[in-house]
Amino acid sequence: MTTRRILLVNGPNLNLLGSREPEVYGTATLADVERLTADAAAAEGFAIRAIQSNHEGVLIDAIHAAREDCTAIVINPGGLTHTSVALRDALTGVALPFAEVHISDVYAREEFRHHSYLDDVATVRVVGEGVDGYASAVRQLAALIP
Ligand code: CA2
Repeated sequence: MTTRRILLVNGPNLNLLGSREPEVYGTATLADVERLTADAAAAEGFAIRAIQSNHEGVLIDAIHAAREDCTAIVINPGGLTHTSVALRDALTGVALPFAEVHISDVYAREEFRHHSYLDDVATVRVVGEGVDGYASAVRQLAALIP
């Protein structure tokens, strides 16, 4: 049987998790997020490949590569959520089911965070559930994948 794999993508500045702004993003680190997502995925029978980058093109290349060997994508695009048509085009281009995750409640924050270039094309959205939202996203995606 082929391995079922989820690509976990964390966008710009999420490498700072756990070190700054704990009142907004909590105290978990990026390594914690990758571990809890891998645990949730394993419980559903999926492996994960995790990437974090501060560079839009690197994220887009990783999304393109997922076409080869991934079943779904869990992505927290960071600030690119609110700016990037190119990231949207990459996600729609590979046509894999994907979950858009935001640790904070973007709707309770500045107006510019209320708009997402992904929200109408995401398969699943999890907003404002802290880092546990990544596990929730995995479970919701897994429930949709035969
Ligand atoms: O709530 C989220 O997960 C966000 O996607 C996080 C982005 C923000 O631009 C979105 O509006 C909402 C920012 C990620 C930056 O993460 C940091 C973590 C710790 C310290 C500083 C930044």
